Amino acid sequence: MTTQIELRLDMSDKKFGQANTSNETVIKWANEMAALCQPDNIFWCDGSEGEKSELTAQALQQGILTTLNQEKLPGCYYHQSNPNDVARVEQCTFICTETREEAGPTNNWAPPKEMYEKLYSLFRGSMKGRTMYVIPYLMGPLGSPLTKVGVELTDSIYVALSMRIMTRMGKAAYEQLRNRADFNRGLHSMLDLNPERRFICHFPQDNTILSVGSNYGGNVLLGKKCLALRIGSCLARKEGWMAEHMLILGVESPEGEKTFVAAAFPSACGKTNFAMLVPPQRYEGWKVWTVGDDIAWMKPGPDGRLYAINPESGYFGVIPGTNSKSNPNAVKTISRDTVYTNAALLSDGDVWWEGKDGPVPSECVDWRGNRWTPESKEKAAHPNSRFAVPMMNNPVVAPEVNDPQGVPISAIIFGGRRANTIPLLFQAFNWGHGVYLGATMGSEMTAAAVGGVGQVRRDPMAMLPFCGYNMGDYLAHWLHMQRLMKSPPQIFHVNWFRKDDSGNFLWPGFGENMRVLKWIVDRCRGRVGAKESALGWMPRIEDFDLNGLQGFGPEQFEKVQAINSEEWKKEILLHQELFMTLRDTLPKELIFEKELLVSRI
Ligand code: GTP
Ligand code: SPV
Ligand code: MN
Repeated sequence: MTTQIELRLDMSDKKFGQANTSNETVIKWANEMAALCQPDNIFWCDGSEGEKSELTAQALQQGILTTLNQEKLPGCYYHQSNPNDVARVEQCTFICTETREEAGPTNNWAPPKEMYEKLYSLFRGSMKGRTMYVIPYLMGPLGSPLTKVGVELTDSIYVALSMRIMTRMGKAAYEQLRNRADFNRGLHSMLDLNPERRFICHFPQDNTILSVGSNYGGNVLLGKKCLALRIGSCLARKEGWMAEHMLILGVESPEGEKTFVAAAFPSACGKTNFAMLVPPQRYEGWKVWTVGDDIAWMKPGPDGRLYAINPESGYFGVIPGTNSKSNPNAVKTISRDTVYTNAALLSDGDVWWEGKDGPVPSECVDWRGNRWTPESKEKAAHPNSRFAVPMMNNPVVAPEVNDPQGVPISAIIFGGRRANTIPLLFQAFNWGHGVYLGATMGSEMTAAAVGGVGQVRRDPMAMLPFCGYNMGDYLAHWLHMQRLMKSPPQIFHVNWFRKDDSGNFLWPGFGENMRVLKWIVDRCRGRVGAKESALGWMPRIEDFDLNGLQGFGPEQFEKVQAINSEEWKKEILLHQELFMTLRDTLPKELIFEKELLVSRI
C-alpha cells in the first residue's frame, strides 16, 4: 500500500541525458522527480574515481569546498555550512504514518498526504539553475542479506561527495538492486536553507524520505539516520531484526581470541571514541578493532547468536576534542581524504579545533569565517563540527568490516552522559532487565541536535530521535527479539561522565575504558566475578583491573561505582515519567522490572 499522492507533472519538454542503470523504476522515479524539481541537468553518479575528481573540481570552483594544505592533509577539503544549519533538527523531523499512534508519543507526526502536498509544493521548481545528482547507494556490504539499497536525489554537491564517503555509492547499488523496485527513495533539496522551511519527513509505508531546507549531515545524508535508523527500524520490526544507534567493535586478546560488542550511546556521547579505542600500555598485546562507529544492523544467525553489520562505509564524527591522547586512531584516520565541516582554518591551509594537538593558534578563521583569537568568547570550531572520512582509512578497521555475514555480538552496552547517579559499570541480570536499562537510559543533550544542550532527558536505547515508529512497540520488539536467539548477548550499562563535587570527571575514560571492556568480555566468557547490587551485577574491587592506573585507586573506584539511594529515588521518578508518556503501548514486562528495581533500592 502506498500513501503517495498523485502529482501532475509536465514530462514533455526535458531530455535529461542517459541514465546509467537499466532499472526502469529508478529511471521513471528520477525523471518524475526531475520534472517536479526542474533542475537544469541530471548527473547520474557511478561512484568512480573519475567522478570523484570531477565533482570535487566543481565543488571547489563553486566555493562549496576549499582546498586544505595538501602537504599536511592530502585529499582533504573544508566546508563551511550556513550558520543556521549546523546540527540535526528534531523539531523539524516527522514520521508520516496513517495514524498518530504508529508514530507514537515521542515522534513528531503528520499525515502522509498533508506532508507530501506541503513538501512537493516546496520541491516544485526548487532545482532551477541547479544540477540534480542521482546517488545510488548500499547500506551494508555488497551481497549481504541485511544490505538495503537507496537512491538519493539531491541538488547538493556536498551531499553527493559526502555520500560517496559514508556509503558504498555507485554501480554496486544497481548490481544489488537488479530490476527490483524495493529501494529507498530519498529526495533532498536545499531550497534557500531557510530554517522556517526545513522538514525531514519519513514515510515508512512507502520506504520514502523527503528532506528540504538543510544541508547538514544527519538531515541530508539520507542513508544514515533517515534510512538506516528511522526507516530501518520500521523494516527491522517487520522483518525480525534490529536497526540500532550503536557502534560495533572487536576486542582481540594476545592469544587471538576475538569478542565483538555493540554499544548504544546517544549522539556525541562517545561512540566513535570507544569504537577506535587504543588499549593502554598495561594491555600490551590487546587490540580493539572498529566495525562501525554509529549504526548497527543486527539479526539472529543460524547458530542462535546475534550477528551485526555496519551499514555505513565512513565516519561522520565529532571534531572537537579529537587528539592523539583521546583518539590517536581518529587523528591518523582524518589525516587524509577527509571533508572537514565547520572547523576553524589556519593561515597555512591547515584546520584547527578546540582540543587539537599542539598549541592554541594566536589567530585563525572561525567556523563562521570571522577572525578568531584566544581572547574570543566564542569557540573557533563549532561544537558539532564534523569530519567525513572513509572507514578504510582507520588503521584499526576490523578485517570483518565487509563480511556479508557480519560479526557475532557477545555484549550490548548502554551508556548515557550523566554527571551523577549512574555508576561507571554494571551488568543486567537478564535480557528483560537489560531492555529496562536501555529503555530508561537518561543522557544530557549535546550539540549534535539543535536546542537543550546539557539537559538530562530520557533517550531509550539512544534511539529517541531515531526510532521510526511507536517507542512502546519498539521496546516490545526488543523484548521479542530474545525469543529469536538461543544465545542472546549479555547486556551492560556504563557511564564515562560521572563527576565529583568540583565538576571533574571521576573516570579517566578514553583508552582506560579498556578496563571496563575487559570486565565485560570476561563476564561474557564466564571467567570473572561480580557481586549482586540493586542495579545489577557489579565488579567487586578484586574483579576490576586498576593496575597501572595513575591517581585512581580503590577509593576512587568506590566513588565512581557508588549507588546513592536518594539519587535513585529521583531517577526512578524519571523512569516513571517516561512510562507515563509511553503508557498506551509500554510492555507490561517493563513495569514489572520497575517494581523489582523499586523493591531492590
Ligand atoms: P555521534 O557521532 O553524534 O553519534 O557521537 P559519538 O557517540 O560518536 O560521540 P564521540 O565519540 O564523537 O564523542 C563525543 C564527545 O564525547 C567528544 O567530545 C569526546 O571527547 C567525548 N568523550 C568520548 N569518550 C569519552 C570518555 O571516555 N570520557 C570523557 N570524559 N569524554 C569522552
Ligand atoms: C548523531 O547526531 O547521532 C550523528 C551525527 O551521528 S548526524 O549524522 O548528524 O546525525
Ligand atoms: Mn550518531
